[in-house]
Amino acid sequence: MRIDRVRLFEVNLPLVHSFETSSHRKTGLTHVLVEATDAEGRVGWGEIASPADPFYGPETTVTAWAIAERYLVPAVIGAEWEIPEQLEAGWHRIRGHEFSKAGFSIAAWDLYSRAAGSSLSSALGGTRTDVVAGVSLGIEPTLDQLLAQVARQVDAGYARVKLKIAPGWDVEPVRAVRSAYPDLDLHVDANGAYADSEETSAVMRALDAHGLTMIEQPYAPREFVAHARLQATLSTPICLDESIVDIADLQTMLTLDAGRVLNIKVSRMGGLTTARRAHDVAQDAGIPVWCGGMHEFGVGRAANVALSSLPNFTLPSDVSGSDKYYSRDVVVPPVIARQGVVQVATSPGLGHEVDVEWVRSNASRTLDTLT
Ligand code: OSB
Ligand code: MG
Repeated sequence: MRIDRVRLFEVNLPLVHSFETSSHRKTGLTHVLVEATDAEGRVGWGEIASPADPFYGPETTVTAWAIAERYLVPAVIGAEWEIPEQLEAGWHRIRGHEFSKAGFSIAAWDLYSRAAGSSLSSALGGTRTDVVAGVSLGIEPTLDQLLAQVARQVDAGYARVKLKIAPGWDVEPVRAVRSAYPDLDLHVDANGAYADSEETSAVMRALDAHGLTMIEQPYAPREFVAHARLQATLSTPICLDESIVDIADLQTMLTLDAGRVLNIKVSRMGGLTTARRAHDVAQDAGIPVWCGGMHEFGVGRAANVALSSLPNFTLPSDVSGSDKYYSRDVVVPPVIARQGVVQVATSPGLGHEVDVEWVRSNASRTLDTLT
């Protein structure tokens, strides 16, 4: 297989409801779609879902585009490969920039599975026909507004809710949601906002009493030791997200017992090949995984659904329907959840077609290796 042409499209979509985390508030997202055409004219799509600002990880839309243009496009064009891993080997010497790499990895996997006539899910080794989705709720101005958001999503059929927390917005919102929904599968995500301190220990002990499925990323990404010390004092599993960008990080987590659940994000781990390996390593270690999201548009969202069909994705994934975030999607049909469950696509590749005309005429920036 050989990719002869790549087009990049920077696309903006407004959010239907603004989303606030411990670091900042967003009202819309800008992602980069990667279109790869092979020598036979087959097309694969990927999505670079980097946030605009370097608050989740170090990348931004601007760095992702620059790395794509200067390093990834040249590494991809003209390379001969049979499986995506071989194409990805061509960019191993580029350190970091996982979100940018992930866009190309998804495009390669889409192309590869389309050429084989199989769905992305089965090409990856997926076994599920549907995937249980959870929703992620941002920090709201008031408890009442948060409870209204929870009610809305529970009414839509979502059986798992994750709440963003930050110092000052943690025990109280959890207590309020827990008392309204005693049996809800509930978890919290701090995006690394807490310092390793006595005050934090008290907050974590209080959270530990609320039957949460997990506490996600309380400390900064590289604080493996602090996470391990905290895990030893809690009965609630710690889940790592930002800490785990490659398989070596996962080995560190396992060796130190720094967490007992893994959030696998295709973007954060540089693509589907590494994400699948992380799934396998976690499975062998007896660690359950789920697929986290970065508010993906339809291309990245469809890849997340396919990944979530692997057997060790035993916890609900952040693969809510596109409509939770966007009033229109870049793919047809959009990814939809019915009663909180998303059907795994069975048609070749991602199983969703990109609305190329719309993408082309609405892109805020375009690169085409043909012109
Ligand atoms: O930590 O999971 C996170 C969005 C942006 C940055 C970080 C995170 C998130 C989400 C999004 O929680 C969840 C989704 O895409 O549905
Ligand atoms: Mg997270």
